[in-house]
Amino acid sequence: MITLALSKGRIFDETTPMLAAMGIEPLEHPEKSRKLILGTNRPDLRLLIVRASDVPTYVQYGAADLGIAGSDVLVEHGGDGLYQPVDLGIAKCRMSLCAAQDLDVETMIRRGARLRVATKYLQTTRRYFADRGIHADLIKLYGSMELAPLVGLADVIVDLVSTGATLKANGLREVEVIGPVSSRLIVNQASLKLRYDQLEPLVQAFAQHTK
Ligand code: PRT
Ligand code: MG
Repeated sequence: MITLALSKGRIFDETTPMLAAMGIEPLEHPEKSRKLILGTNRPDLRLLIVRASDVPTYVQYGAADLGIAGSDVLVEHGGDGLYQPVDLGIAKCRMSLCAAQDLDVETMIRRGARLRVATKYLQTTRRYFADRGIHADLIKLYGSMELAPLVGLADVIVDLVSTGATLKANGLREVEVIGPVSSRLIVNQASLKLRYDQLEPLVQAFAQHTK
């Protein structure tokens, strides 16, 4: 049995057409079924539905052989025990530094002010500010980062931006793009060595069906 871990929502929705092109059909849809293990039309392949940020952990420990995870999530996880052989080009967005429309962050930075930064992405954020020599105090949040600057929890946020609609709706602006984000196929390193003949064809199939 080959086990592929992925999250429901945008990653599942953008993976399904790729799987279809590879001749693979899930037997159920995760939004309709409450099952967390979904069979496919391939008797030797099943899907695990897990939280987006848990995908690398399932694959790292071999509970899943393969997974699909955003590069944002992989940077935070650290990538231990994982190969990242294919950039699937799905669930694309960008990681950005954002602030309230009326906050002059550029001047604050130029004057060497300490910034209070709310984010779910501590590793990415720490590295970004360290590389620029900007003093930053990080506040860890698990979601709805856009709220933090509006209620004085933080000066700025580091979050994912896609259309920009969420920033706009909350009176925020993108100060700087930190980098592009897309989803990767990840593989457990030990699984790939031990079951190369089973897993490598699937890795190749994904590589041929990237967006
Ligand atoms: O929801 P949950 O807490 O379970 O986990 P999650 O939010 O990490 O999962 P999910 O399914 O929302 O995201 C999975 C992956 O999709 C992320 O890890 C990213 O790699 C990728 N992705 C692509 C995005 C977006 N686009 C995106 N726009 N993830 C989140 N967003 C959010 C963003 O955080 C912000 O709140 O959408 C909002 C901005 O969207 P716009 O279009 O208004 O700019
Ligand atoms: Mg989400």
